[in-house]
Amino acid sequence: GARDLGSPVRVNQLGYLSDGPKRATVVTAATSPLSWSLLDSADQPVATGTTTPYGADAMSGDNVQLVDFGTFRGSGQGYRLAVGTELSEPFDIGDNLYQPLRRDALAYFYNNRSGTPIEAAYVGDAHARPAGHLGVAPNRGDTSVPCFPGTCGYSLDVRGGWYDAGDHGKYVVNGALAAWQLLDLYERSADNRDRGVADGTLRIPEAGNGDPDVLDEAKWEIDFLLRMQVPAGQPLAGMVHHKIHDEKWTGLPTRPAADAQPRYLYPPSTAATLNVAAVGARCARVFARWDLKFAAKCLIAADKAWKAAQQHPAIYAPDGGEGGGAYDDTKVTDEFSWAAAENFATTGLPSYKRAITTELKAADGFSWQETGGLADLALARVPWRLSPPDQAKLRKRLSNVADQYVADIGAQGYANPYLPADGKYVWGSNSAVANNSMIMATAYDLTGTRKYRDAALESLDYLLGRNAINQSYVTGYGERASHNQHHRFWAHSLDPSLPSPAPGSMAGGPNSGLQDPVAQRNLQGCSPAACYVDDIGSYSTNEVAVNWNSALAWMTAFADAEGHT
Ligand code: 9MR
Repeated sequence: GARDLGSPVRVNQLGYLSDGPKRATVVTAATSPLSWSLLDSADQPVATGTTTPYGADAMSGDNVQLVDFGTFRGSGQGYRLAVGTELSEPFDIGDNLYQPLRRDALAYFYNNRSGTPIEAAYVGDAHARPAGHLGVAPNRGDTSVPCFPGTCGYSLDVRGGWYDAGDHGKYVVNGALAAWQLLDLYERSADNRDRGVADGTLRIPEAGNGDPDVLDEAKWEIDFLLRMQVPAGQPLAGMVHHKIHDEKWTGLPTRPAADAQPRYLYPPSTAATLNVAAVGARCARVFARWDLKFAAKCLIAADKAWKAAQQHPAIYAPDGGEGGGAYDDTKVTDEFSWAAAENFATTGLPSYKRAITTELKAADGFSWQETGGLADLALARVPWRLSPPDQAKLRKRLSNVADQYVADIGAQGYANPYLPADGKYVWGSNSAVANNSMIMATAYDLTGTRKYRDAALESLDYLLGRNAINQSYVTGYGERASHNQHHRFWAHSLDPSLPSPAPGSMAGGPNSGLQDPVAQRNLQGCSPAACYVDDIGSYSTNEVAVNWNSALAWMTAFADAEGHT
């Protein structure tokens, strides 16, 4: 039957910052302006106005009109927007809106740690579980993982890190991107004197150790990434194994501690190696403020990785295979450039500067596969490394890309800085939304251009409900929030004794490829922005992943900080 999309009045179901943009989208056949009113929790109108007709939204086909209640200065809980007889979902207006989500978006990482018990003291009884992949039966564990048969003659202790997503694989390229985004979140926050990254802000075992919790969380992953490096004495010493995962896919549900599959190290790749060169360099700079020994360890690993990649510049991870994601990539000029930029940003050495060959492009944004734009984001964190003319060029490049995303928001009925030229939404489209928002936020930091800040904030509306299917993609935030994401442990919809996803977990989002059987059964003929189903079986639209939640964590930290300025 037809999908129940609820109210045609689409809002950010979490709410709006007092000092932020406040717009909503109404799906309607009407082509002339309609009256709207903002109702408080007692159903009293506190603001009124008329809508602005928009026309057809590009990626959904919906005929829409826009509501702008940005001049309303009040704050509180349980507001609704009324257009005619239609009422939106309830939402809040205030300064502290993003504080809980900012914390929960980062709690995602502790919940998905491998090789350690997830303790009730930090996550509550429902989400607690024993350690997975430490070699306790029936697990084979990650403490002594052999290479895939015939690919090398050793085994490595690659315990720890985060599980990738709904599966129990651990993959270097997107794991490194996620760790990088947490390091950048920390650095951005520290540069802006944001107390939200202090020690004691997260519920993790390391809280109280004196170091910022978000860095403790990033270190949990970086420790794993460094363990994936090929040891000295081996032919490919310094290179980094692409991934480690099960021989065959396990079914749903599977508790991490119950995964009995053999696990293998897959061959090193130039891409994985350069990811460690990039993140190792960033780690060295950021941890120099907190843990000199670890900072030095990161820099040594980065240096070894950079040199190994020069010697082996074209070892590509293949597509296909069994039991894990491919994370295939046959173009690594972008990874070379990003690694060079991170190493230049940290060391200032001109040889690294000369190896930067890429810049941000609006059409690419960035992703685990396309890292060229990250070179500019690396430089944006340390503009003082550049000469004044080069700084001006960097500001110009970021402004041009941010201008394009602002235009993309204006070109759509639902504010969205993601507008793919081919008219198709990719697997993990929500991460493209959040990453493009991060680029606009960084352009704001670098240039002070207010419209970039507002556009970055408004993009969160899309992720939290102001979209073609009235869907908040973040568990626990909004009346119509995703809660059946594809996950082997958070599998409540299959086994009531297991928990639902933890609050703050973001679904991958609409994917016009319909790349799983559940999507194929439910979504035939969907418009790109509507190709999503909140079903645990739909891994191509409804999985979670570390590199998607890191984007959410970055943006919600930004929004929280902006709420207090
Ligand atoms: O995020 C990945 C996306 O870019 C790819 O198109 C897709 C298919 O290769 O894989 C996604 O990553 C998944 C990985 O392969 C396996 N673990 C879950 C990841 C998120 O769905």
